[in-house]
Amino acid sequence: AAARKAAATQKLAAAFPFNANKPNEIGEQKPKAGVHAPLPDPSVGASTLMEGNSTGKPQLEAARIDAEGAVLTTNFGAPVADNQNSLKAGLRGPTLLEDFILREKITHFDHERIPERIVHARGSGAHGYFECYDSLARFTRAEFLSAKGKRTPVFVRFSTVAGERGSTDTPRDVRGFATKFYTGEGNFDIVGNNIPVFFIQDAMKFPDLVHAVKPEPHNGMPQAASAHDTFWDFVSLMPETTHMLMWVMSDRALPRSLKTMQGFGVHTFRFVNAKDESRFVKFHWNPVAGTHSLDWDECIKISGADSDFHRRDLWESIEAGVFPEWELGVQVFTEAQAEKYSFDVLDATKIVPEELVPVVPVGRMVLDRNPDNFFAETEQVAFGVQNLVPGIDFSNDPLLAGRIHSYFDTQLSRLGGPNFHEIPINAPVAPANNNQRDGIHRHAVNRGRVAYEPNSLGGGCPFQAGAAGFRSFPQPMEGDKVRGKPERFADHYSQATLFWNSQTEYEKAHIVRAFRFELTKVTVPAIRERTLSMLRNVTDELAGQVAEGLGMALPRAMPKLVASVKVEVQESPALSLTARPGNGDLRGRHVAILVAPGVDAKSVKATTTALQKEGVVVHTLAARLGDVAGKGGTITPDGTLETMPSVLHDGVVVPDGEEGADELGSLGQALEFLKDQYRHAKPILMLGAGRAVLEEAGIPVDDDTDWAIASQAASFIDALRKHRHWDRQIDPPPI
Ligand code: HDD
Repeated sequence: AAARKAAATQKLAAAFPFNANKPNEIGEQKPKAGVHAPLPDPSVGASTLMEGNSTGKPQLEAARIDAEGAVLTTNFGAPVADNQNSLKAGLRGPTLLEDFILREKITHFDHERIPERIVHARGSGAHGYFECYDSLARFTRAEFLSAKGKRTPVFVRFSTVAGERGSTDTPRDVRGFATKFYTGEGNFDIVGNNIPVFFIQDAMKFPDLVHAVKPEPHNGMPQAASAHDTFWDFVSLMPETTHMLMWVMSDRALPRSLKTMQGFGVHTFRFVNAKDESRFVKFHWNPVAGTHSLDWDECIKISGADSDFHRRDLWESIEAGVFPEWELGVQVFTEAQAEKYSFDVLDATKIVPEELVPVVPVGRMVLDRNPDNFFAETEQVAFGVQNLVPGIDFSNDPLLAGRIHSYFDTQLSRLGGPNFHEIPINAPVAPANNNQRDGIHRHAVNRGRVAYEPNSLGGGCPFQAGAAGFRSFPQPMEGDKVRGKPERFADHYSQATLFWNSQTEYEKAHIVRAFRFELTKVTVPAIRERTLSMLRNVTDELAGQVAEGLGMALPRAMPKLVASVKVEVQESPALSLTARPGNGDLRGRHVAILVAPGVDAKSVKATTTALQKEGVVVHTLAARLGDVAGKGGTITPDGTLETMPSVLHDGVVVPDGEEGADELGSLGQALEFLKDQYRHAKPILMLGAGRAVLEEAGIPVDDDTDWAIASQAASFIDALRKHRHWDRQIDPPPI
């Protein structure tokens, strides 16, 4: 029997080649016979085999279950003979209460859902590793930053904030960027966002902020959107939100892909070294692929075409071996330095401009493995800013203070009790030993009679780590117990102006459009007016254009708490998305080739080959599936114009061939495709007679300043590397 099984396995493996990027799976997602195979090549899926993993086993290995070759059982292991029919008294008779198999199955089903996260409910995750560039012992005694080349497994979850669990991936929203490092000294989480500042300065206001942005409580609308009255009512009454609003109305809130956005720890944290010296630190994740965004009109359309757009992109990238990668950078500065700044580094609505403190790269993170099970990993993962390791500590940021409480607390109801740290995705790889016991769903079988400390009966174990353990930085304290804010928290506008001044023309235009869109959706004119009066304190250049877009006169500027502040930096190029064009890697990007009877098959083939050489995913698209008779050959389309619309592609090719061009020119969906590509500033390649289709769509093909309309494959590929030709856009769009 064993030989027969081995032969069958071999046959299966031959029929479905191994997925090289996930060796424990076979092509077409068919599970391999037997248990998950140990990963053969440590450079692939390496995150499971990291040092610091004291169990010696790949992380999560103990929890993995594969049913290949297994018999169906109840949850308690009894083999189930019939999974089709409930137990009845006679074939047409009533179902019996005795049917424990039916009742177990239905009962489990009835309780399958857990509460979604109160914020950041919609998210996607992946495993990977962090690799330290060099020892940072000078600044911190954190073990994962202690040696060149040291690798630490990580799990990252990206999220939107306002939408519910099943909401679209492309609303205008902040993105969560939460990283769990499974270090040799316990889990360290950077629970950050893709924007380096936050809306509010004090955790006291967090429930208000979230209530304002979430669907309005009387009618449950709108889903995953800030463009509604309650949000703008709140923020326009809270001028401290101004700086964050600038970021959220910019293209930062519309990432092209999760792998093309930055991440930030937002708050000021502390590094503490072995000599107990402390410096402040801010964390930055910088994407190797650069920072790139979508167009707002495109985001709306993607929501319909593929609401899993970002989740799919992350999943497919990793499956295809295109591993998203970021550099971790740190801004390290002393308390004495911070004292001199015009802003307070404890205020989460402020950045520390890179001109004041440079961002130093200290390591890289590679995401190289998709989760095995969405619920078990991505849904049950519990991040928390309270997960610190020796060498890293909090600052007194009052927003951070609330978070230290909130993240642990929220898991108690979301994950159902105090043992959520035992859920495999949350469990540290470092050993966890203490005298905490029992509670609902306890997994650990703690041995021995001792569950207290000090003890002699257990040999004094587990014993205190002393100097090697986590010790809070002994920051001297002073002052009265008060409810209030430090003076430097009062300037709400200087850095909003800094952000505006640091944007390119196209970015400014997009910010104006975003404010106009959101405020047009607001129904109460007084809220629009109040927002405008707030924006006047940023710059009249912005406020004026938004007012014009709303058909309103500029109101008086909102009174300020502080008249004017002498700022250190007027403009910071790093704040523009264009500061990080990335490495121009085209692997995993999507390009469509439009085909119809009569297109030149040779030009389709040659372009496909040239693009595939760059790792581009090429889709030939026709009006219907089924072979298309091209000039000089048959083309088998990969998809149709109705199922794979323009917004799912980074560029488009219109092949040569006069008859084909005539056909395409008569297809409304093909013309619409091209118009959208043009409007969303994407590269277009027109080959020979294909030019006529663009003309039919009304696209100005002879604009020689438009580098992203190409007639040669090579210049098209060049344009793809640069992503978008934003300067092409006219508001409102004539095309
Ligand atoms: Fe938060 C989730 C990021 C302020 C309370 N937050 C959550 C997640 C991210 C952030 C990325 C999702 C984690 C995951 O993927 O599971 N939050 C931030 C950032 C903030 C911030 C960057 C400001 C700098 N958050 C903030 C405050 C509070 C919370 C001020 C409360 C006082 N956040 C939560 C929470 C969540 C959460 C309610 C919901 C689910 C969870 O924690 O695990 O506790």
